[in-house]
Amino acid sequence: MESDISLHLPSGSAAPSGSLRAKEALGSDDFAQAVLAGLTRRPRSIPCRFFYDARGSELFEEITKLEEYYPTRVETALLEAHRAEIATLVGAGRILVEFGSGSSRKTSLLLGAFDEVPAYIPIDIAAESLKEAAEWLSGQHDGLTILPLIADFTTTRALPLVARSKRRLGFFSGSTIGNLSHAEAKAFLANAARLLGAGSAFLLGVDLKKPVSILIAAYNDGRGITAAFNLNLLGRINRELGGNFDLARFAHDAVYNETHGRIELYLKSLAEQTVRVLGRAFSFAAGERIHTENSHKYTVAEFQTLARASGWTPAKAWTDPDQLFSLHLLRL
Ligand code: AVI
Repeated sequence: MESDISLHLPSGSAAPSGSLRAKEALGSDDFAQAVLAGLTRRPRSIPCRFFYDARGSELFEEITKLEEYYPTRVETALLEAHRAEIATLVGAGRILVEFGSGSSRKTSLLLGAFDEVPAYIPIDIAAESLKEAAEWLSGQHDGLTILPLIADFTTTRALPLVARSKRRLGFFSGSTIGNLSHAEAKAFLANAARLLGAGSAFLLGVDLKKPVSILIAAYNDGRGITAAFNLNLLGRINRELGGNFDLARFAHDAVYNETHGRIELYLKSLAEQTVRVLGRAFSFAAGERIHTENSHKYTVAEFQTLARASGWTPAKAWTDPDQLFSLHLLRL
């Protein structure tokens, strides 16, 4: 049987192609505003969601294969080891709703553990990666109904009508929840509870607190891929916003903030310099930094407390023997 893939937009949207163009236009405007505001404020900061242009997504893919970057490898191993138990706990006949679409291999593992999945709904703002992931998965799972939803998964209000007839399992992998502040993570979990509805389950991958040396190595790898990923943000500003950043005059910096329990990424100016973006001048002192990402780490108990505060009941958590990463099953 052919797999069924049809693209869904949130209700109220125009036809797909027109809406996509509108979204792209909106997207670059959003980027311009965030960069101008971020370079003006002190301390300077640009949201990490802007890392993922085509080059940034390629570099992130490379990061996930690095020896030092354990999250992808360990999370995949946890899914392999426990997916049968997860499927038993969750039960058959659930619609799978994935927040973000960048984890096809892990999704495929999970799908393979269930006897029957009436539909798979990946939610992502990036139409192109949504389409690629859906195509790859349809090749792996014959007959699977895939209903990609182009939307911001932190604020999505409604699922396609067809998804409302069955109970749902949410999936949010890769510890992407760690890139949100605690307040944002709580709001995301509460929104996911509303979206998935009563009787649903939610499986999340969450990076654990651990010795700082392991964390620093994961975000400052020996081959410099994470540095290139971070610096690509300046490259993107040059390409899309007429910037003239000299990437050789900025350095990648990764530090662990004990107080907030998070890795912080920065781009540090190596000299006193003035850079132009969209016709505006921004002066940097030597050593001045632009904050580009937070990646929060949680103990199992800390994450379960956050989940409870957002209306979820923790059902079970799995960790690897080295205590690097956790998988959480929540219920509503
Ligand atoms: C996507 N996210 C979970 C990654 C992380 O580990 O916070 C992004 C990343 N940044 C640098 N390396 C990986």
